[in-house]
Amino acid sequence: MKRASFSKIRFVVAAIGTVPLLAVAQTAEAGENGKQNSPTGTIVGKVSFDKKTRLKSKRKEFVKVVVSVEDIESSAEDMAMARDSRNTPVIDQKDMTFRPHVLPVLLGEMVDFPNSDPLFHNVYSNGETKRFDLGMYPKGQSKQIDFDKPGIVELRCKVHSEMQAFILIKKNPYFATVQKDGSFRIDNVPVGTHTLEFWHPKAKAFSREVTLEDGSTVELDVAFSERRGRRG
Ligand SMILES: [Cu+2]
Repeated sequence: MKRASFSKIRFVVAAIGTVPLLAVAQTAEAGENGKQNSPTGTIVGKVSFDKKTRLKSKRKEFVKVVVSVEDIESSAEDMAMARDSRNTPVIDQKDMTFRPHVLPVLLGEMVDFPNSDPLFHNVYSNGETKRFDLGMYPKGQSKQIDFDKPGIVELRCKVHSEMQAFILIKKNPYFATVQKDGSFRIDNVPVGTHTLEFWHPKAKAFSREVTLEDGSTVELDVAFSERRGRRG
């Protein structure tokens, strides 16, 4: 974690007379940023939906899937660094929907809720993870909420009962939203054996165990096999 200092580079002067100068540059144990030197691996893969889920393996559903490492709780310092490296996450209210429908965020992160529709929306959540009510505000305005407890928040609109979205609050930065083609990638995951969770609002969540070695890439091909129950 410490920065490399010049003290690590030793100049060894040997012999007298002809003065052969030997510069022995030791390889620093830690680089510019300690993070880059802690052993990590990459997780890549593809998801799909089995028939029983009644969901199609298409972009519309893929982008609602969140893949996350669930067994790591990052330090406050690492979380602050991760938050600093990201733009403020946004859930837009546009065309009578929340966009995106599913948004993973870091614990402690602020989320921006702009209204882009020419009418009033009223975002709220009644769940245990975060209870709030943003009230009504018109097009062009925005409000922010910080998510200070890990878990899942279901968003609703008091004006339009069909509007719904989910915010997943994570204790580490090792998560990804699945891409339009069903693929995902999580970089810089600390080595070790981890529990990887797959989440979609309408399919039953499941997990897989992955073991990462330094510099390794683990590849997974997984499928949601059941529809989600009323609760869970
Ligand atoms: Cu609304």
